[in-house]
Amino acid sequence: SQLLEGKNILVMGVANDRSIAWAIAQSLAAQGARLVFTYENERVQERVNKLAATIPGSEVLQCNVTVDEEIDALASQLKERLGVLHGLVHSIAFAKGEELEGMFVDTSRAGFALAHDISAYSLVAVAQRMYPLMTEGGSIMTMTYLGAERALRNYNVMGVAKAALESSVRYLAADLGQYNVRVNAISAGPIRTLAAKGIKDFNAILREVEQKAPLRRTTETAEVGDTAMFLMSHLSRGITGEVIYVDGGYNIVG
Ligand code: 0WD
Repeated sequence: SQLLEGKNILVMGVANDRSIAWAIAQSLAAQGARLVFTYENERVQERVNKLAATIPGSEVLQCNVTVDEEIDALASQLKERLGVLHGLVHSIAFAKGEELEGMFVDTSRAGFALAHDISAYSLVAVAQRMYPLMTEGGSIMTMTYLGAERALRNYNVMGVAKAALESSVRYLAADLGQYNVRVNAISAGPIRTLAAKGIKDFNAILREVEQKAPLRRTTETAEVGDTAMFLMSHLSRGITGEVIYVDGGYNIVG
């Protein structure tokens, strides 16, 4: 039998077929989950529609996470269509390119605010509207990176936003545990995606992981997908408020 049979899971953050959220969707679909995808705007709509069409029974809805009204509308559409939600995958982040190179000390007020709004607050904004739909208990997860804990070159304001995101995971977990809703993060090793294109010297980061990580290779999106599947499933029922590393062990050596 399948681990996610009968579970309705919202997947936010598919931009293309290299997106981590897309690999997560594959792992969830393979275990029988019913998926709803969201896309940010018309720019990615067609691509997400095409991808979703390859997963039978899945649906696609629009939601820019910087707009409260769009998250409200998403929640009411989900309530109408599914009734109950069991899982939420948040795989969204953004910072302006100019903030992801040079010195962190040069971060602008607007750049700091934008990175935190999209990359950290959006988890809170979405969780606060989705947990009421998780009437049979639920699992919420987000994506983070080692730059939350260490001052990594070029990651800059995104590292500060990821620290806020990881802390938000703990506070959300503390709040929502009483409703049997769990909240966790996966800290993935570097993976070449659209978002990674914004980070300067990404090749050098990948090479360093290949040399130093205990598993001596870079992280694959499917590895993140399978851990996300575990977090969405009954198998992880005792885990909440955690950051789980899927990075070939890099964080223990570095
Ligand atoms: O090495 C990596 N790629 C790692 C990524 C290592 C560790 C963590 N992560 C994190 C990222 O920080 C992010 O939180 O994983 C998450 C997913 O990132 P990804 O899969 O690497 O990147 P991508 O495929 O670009 O998906 C992120 C998407 C956006 O894509 P673009 O590139 O079009 O900005 O987040 C979405 C969007 O689809 N997004 C939004 N969605 C709704 N509303 C918004 C928004 N305002 N802004 C961005």
